[in-house]
Amino acid sequence: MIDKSQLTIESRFEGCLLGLAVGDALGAPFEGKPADDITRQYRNAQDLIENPPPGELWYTDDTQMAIGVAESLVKCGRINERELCKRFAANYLPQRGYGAGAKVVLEAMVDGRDHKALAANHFPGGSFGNGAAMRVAPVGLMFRHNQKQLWQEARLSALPTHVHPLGIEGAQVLALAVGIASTTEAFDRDEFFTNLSDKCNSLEYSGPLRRAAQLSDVRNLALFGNGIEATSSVVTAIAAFGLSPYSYEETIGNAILLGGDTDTIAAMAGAISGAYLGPAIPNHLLENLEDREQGKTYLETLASKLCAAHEKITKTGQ
Ligand code: F2R
Ligand code: MG
Ligand code: MG
Repeated sequence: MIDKSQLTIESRFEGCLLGLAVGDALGAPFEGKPADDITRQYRNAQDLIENPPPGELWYTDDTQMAIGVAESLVKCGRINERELCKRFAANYLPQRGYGAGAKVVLEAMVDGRDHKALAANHFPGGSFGNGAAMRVAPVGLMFRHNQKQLWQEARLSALPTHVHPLGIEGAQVLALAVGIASTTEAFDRDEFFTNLSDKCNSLEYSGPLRRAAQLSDVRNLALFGNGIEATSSVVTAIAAFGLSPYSYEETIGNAILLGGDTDTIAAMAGAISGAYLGPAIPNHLLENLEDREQGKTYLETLASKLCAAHEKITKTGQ
C-alpha cells in the first residue's frame, strides 16, 4: 500500500486527471450496455482490468470537457464563464459522444448563438444530466483547501450547460469528493460520507450518501443507479470509490460492471480514486491511453499547471 503522507500534491493532481481519462476510456466501449452483457464477458473487476478490449484507450466527452475546465482554471485562477465557454467551444469534437442536450448547447457556443437560453430551456428547468459532474474534478483539485469556495466554483462550472439544481448539486458533490480525497492521508469511510452528506441541500443526494457509508458488498452497488441523470450516477461513483479506496482497478472495474453510463461513472470514480492514491493506474492501461494532441502527455502537463495554479491561489489567499 502507498503511504499517502509521501505523496506530492502534484502526483494527486496527475492521478486525478489520468484516473478520470482512463476510467472514461475503459468504460466507453460498454456505455449503454446492460450489466448482464458485461458480466457474461468478465468474471469480476480484476478480469476486466487485466483483459481490456483491444486497441487504444480513447476518451470521450467526459475527459474532453474536464480538460476545458482545467484549462480555464489555469488561465483565470477561478471559474470565469466566458473563458470556460470559449474552452468548451474550442475543444468540442462531436465524435467524442455528447449528451443530446449538451450537444445542442455546445453547438450554439461554437456558432456564437444564444447558448444560455438553450441551457435554460432545452429541457424544462434545465438539464439534470451528469455532464456537469463528469467534468468537475479539476474544480475539486483547485479549491481543495477551501470547501466553501469549492462548492461555489463547482456551481459556476456547471451553469454553461446545466442549470437544473440537481445537475448543479451533482457537480458540487463530486467536486467535494475529489477535494476531500486529494487532501486525505488515511481514508475514514464515516468521516468521508458524513462530510459529503452534511453539505448537500437535496435529499436526492444526502439520503443515498448516508446509505453509501454503510455499503460493504459490491453486489449492492447497483442500488445507487447507473443512469445518465446526475442523481443516478454521482453517488454511485462515490460509493464505488468508498468500497475500494485502496484500489484504482477495483474502483473503476466495479463501476463499469454496473453497465449503463459506464464511461461517466468510471470517469467520476477514477478521478476520486486518482486524487486519493496518486500514481496507482496500472501501466498497461496508462500506456494504452491515447497520446495525440490532448492525450496522456497533455493531461500530465495540464495536471502540473493546475497544481501550480492551485499553489498560487493558496499562497496569495485568493
Ligand atoms: N451521451 C452520451 N452517450 C450516448 C451516446 C454516445 C454515442 N456513443 C455517440 O457517439 O454519439 N454520453 C455523454 O452524455 C452524458 C452526459 O450528458 P449531459 O452532458 O448531462 O447531457 P444532457 O443532454 O444535458 O443530459 C443527459 C440526458 O439526461 C436527460 N435529461 C437531462 N435533463 C433532463 C430534464 N430536465 N428532463 C428530462 N430529461 C433530462 C436527457 O435524456 C438528456 O439527454 C454522459 O454519459 C456522457 O458520457
Ligand atoms: Mg462520455
Ligand atoms: Mg457517459
